Amino acid sequence: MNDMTLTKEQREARLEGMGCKRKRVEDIRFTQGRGNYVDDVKLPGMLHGDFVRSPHPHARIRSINKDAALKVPGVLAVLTADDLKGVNLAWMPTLAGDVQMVLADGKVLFQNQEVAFVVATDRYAADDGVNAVEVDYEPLPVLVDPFKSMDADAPVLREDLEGKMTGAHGPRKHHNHIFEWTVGDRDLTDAAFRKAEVTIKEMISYHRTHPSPLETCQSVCSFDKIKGELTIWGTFQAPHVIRTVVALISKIPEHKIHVIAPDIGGGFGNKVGAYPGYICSAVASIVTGRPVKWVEDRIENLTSTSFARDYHMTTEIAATKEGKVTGLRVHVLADHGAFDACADPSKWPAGFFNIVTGSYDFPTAHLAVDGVYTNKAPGGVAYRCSFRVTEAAYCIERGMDILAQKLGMDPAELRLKNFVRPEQFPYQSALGWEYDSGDYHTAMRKAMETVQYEDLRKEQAAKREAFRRGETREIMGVGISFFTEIVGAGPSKNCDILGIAMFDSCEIRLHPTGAGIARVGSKSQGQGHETTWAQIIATELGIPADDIMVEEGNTDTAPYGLGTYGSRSTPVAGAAIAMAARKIRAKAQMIAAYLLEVHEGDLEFDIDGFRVKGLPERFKSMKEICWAAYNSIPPGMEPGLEAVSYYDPPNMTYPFGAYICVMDIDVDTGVYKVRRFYALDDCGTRINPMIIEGQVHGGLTEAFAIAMGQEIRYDDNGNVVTGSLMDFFLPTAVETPHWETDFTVTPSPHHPIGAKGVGESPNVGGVPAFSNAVNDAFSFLGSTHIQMPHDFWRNWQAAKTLGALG
Ligand code: MCN
Ligand code: CUM
Repeated sequence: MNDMTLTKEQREARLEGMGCKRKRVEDIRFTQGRGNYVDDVKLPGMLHGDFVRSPHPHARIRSINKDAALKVPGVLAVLTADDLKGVNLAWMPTLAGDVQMVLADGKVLFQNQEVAFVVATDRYAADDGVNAVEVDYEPLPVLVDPFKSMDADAPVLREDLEGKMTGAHGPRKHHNHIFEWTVGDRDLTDAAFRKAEVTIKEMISYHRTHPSPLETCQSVCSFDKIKGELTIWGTFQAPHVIRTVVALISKIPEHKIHVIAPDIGGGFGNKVGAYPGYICSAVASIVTGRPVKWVEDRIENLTSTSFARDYHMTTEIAATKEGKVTGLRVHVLADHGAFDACADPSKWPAGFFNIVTGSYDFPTAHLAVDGVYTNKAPGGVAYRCSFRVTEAAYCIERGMDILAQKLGMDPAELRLKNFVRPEQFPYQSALGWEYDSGDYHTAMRKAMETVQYEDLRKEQAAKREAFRRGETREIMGVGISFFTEIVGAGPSKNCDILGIAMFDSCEIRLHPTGAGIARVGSKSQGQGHETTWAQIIATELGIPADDIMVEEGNTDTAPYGLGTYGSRSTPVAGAAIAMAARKIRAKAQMIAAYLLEVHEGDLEFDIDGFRVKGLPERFKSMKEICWAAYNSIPPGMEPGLEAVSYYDPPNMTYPFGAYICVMDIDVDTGVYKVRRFYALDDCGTRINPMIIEGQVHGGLTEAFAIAMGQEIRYDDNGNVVTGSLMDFFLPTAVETPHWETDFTVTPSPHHPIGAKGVGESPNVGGVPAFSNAVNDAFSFLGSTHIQMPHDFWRNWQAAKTLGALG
């Protein structure tokens, strides 16, 4: 029956489907303290584990004495590498094809590395046990500077790799070399540089930082000896992959492993990889026969789990004197720390860094990346990064500004001149990607008009004159960033994790009363999937979003999925949701045709049901069809309304955006003020504009942190000097600038609903906008590039170096 009392608009609004600023349904429990996080899991007889960690960044372990620790009241066990060897778990495979020590085996390779795991009846006893373990270390020479990694006399870090001149990604050039990865046409690029009228060359560093989610990494493992089953609650962005890895390394059959990722308090990439804590809590549970909880503290999280960036990018651009780019050459030195534990798709040792040609039509380009070991924590990639796209965007966006400066050209004009043009899409980039869709000129012009770009430049010119005349000590910078992202890993032809193709999945089941459940292979860490996934279904099936429950994160019930990172959920799982819904709609149409006694082809879908074409009053609502699916189905049809989709995307999606930052800096103190930050994002079809805005606000805040001060820094002796929130800059509402958001919509042509990802865009585009603003402010004093992070002290240093302090 058609509810004739409602208008079309009212029927649509009632669904709260795509495009609706639907309020986040998960926030009902989050804002009332009713979330269920790993630390909320409390099982009878549960034990607690804690790590003994190395104070030394590089040392041989002469001995470990557990005796005193075992006497501490409450301590039940102390695990070391020797114990783990018994179960073949002293080392674990990394996602990057390397191996990593679970507990220090013979030596330690970074400060705070896990050395022993103490298991006790409570957290305090475990901590007392940790303090009682005696480890005898023999310090070794420390390698901190990645540029010295491949010196002839550099200390040997990875003794386990001795004599191995081939790694997971080809030949190794040195004992501290991990891989060399090259893409593009070297000869053509060299030729472009020989012919170039103008070239620039700059070493652009993107410093090491850390995602530092509110909730640290943690797990609870419970092994049931009788059933031979292992249940793991953990902060996992990719629970199914964890289950498979555990099955492969523990030999417990995969169906007897239950991985549950409950509510997660932020992931940002930090919770993609596998950490020693997971393995140790599982082994400890098997050994003790009791559940074991492991919860990191803040310092452990910052100093030992996946760092981000640490890319040192020597960047060269060739151009004509009119400012048309003719070639790009980039060499990256990638500092991976002690183990290559980067979370990239298997075949991509430097992720998708080859998106480094950015939004510009480079006829040719060449890229080489060298990965090296140092005495620092392992990881890499994590932190709103889309697999090294953040580094790539920073590299090219800084590079374009440096080129504009050399040409004496406006940086916005230089960009407009070199953008890939709308008619060039799908666009084949010089480094091998096919950009699906884009309209860069429209986005850039909209951004420039909104901020009144011309006026800003006039104001800046006047301020510079005033500065020169000594009338002000304030300088002004306008930072532009125009980024192209690549998200939605990925097509099975080139993306896998440990051999598993990077598809994603959805299973929808509709109940007789017209409500239903959708189970999805992705896993929200705060992105709002419970809200947005239901919106896709609402639009596709005409069922109110409120009547759809979304469930993720339990490997027993969710279909196999590759998880949430690299802004892949909307491009991949989002597509699977739409496809599963369409399968259901096709069956619903057959049922409706049967009920209305017409041919299927005579029906059209109309918001919340099917209508006979040309006969508006002959209508069956989806609610009626759901009921019918369980009692009056056409002869020969199976009852029920459910469908599953495993979606293998044909291509990545390429979101883009134009960001402009206006900043004022006092040269005498280095203190900056973000006067204005405008962010225009194009993520194709928008599912929930309010969630998108929230994603952009969060990502920009992280970008602001990274560009303006946040850093994991090591001193020359390999000590982490920013290992707590006293030193690691985490902006609060006090420091965070006001964000202005905007959008254009250029749908993805290959995605069922035209959507592209957005979660990582603001970080990818935000960092170069901030850094370009600082660099733009100082450029008239003669600098070409100032390294991040641009904290007050470094700004003051820059002013001093440039002779601006009088
Ligand atoms: N969205 C939308 N319309 C679009 C695109 C996205 O409404 N066209 C919505 C999606 O429905 C989803 C959210 O925006 O609710 C993010 O979608 P997407 O860009 O697909 O990203 P993912 O869901 O895959 O999330 C991953 C991404 C990554 S990789 C990091 S890192 C990050 C980020 O999300 N970590 C986060 N945002 C985060 N936000 C929170 N609160 N917490 C984290 O840990
Ligand atoms: Cu690289 S941070 Mo996110 O992909 O989870």
